[in-house]
Amino acid sequence: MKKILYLLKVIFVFLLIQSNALCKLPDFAVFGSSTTVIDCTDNLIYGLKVGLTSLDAYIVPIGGASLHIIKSFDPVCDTGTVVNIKHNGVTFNTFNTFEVVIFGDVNGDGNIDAIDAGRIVDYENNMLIWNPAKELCFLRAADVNGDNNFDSIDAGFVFDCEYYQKTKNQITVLAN
Ligand SMILES: [Ca+2]
Ligand SMILES: [Ca+2]
Repeated sequence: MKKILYLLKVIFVFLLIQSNALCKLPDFAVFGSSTTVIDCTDNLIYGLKVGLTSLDAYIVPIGGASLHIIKSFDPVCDTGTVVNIKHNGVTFNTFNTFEVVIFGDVNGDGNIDAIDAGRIVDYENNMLIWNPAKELCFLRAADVNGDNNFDSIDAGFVFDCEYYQKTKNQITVLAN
């Protein structure tokens, strides 16, 4: 009888440890005092800089996570870059997925230029489709002035960035 009680106690402790471990799911957080914004509603990451080749200075894994990053335009981590959150050492199990948004860079090549402006105009004229369910990061990147419209005004901001060397505020979504 004592052996059975002891065995039940061991099983109980084991299950308790497992449940505690499960409560601390792998995740990621803003690195230090960086400008990163993590949007957990739409699973987007912004507040970064154009043309980054690494996100190490912007996000950090927590809860035993490892971050598997699929770059938008290798070696660049711009719009469309996928951040898969996995348990460290268990690469087949993805806990959550986020995508990077660089406002103005709608093709994720690390530049904000006429190509991006052209794509925004194409979208406005129904010559290009971005599925909100699967390609939200591109829609967000295209809405350069943050008014929920995707039009020639946004394309104009992109031209300004390229030709007048203006910078795009990657945190507030407002063009500077
Ligand atoms: Ca671009
Ligand atoms: Ca807009």
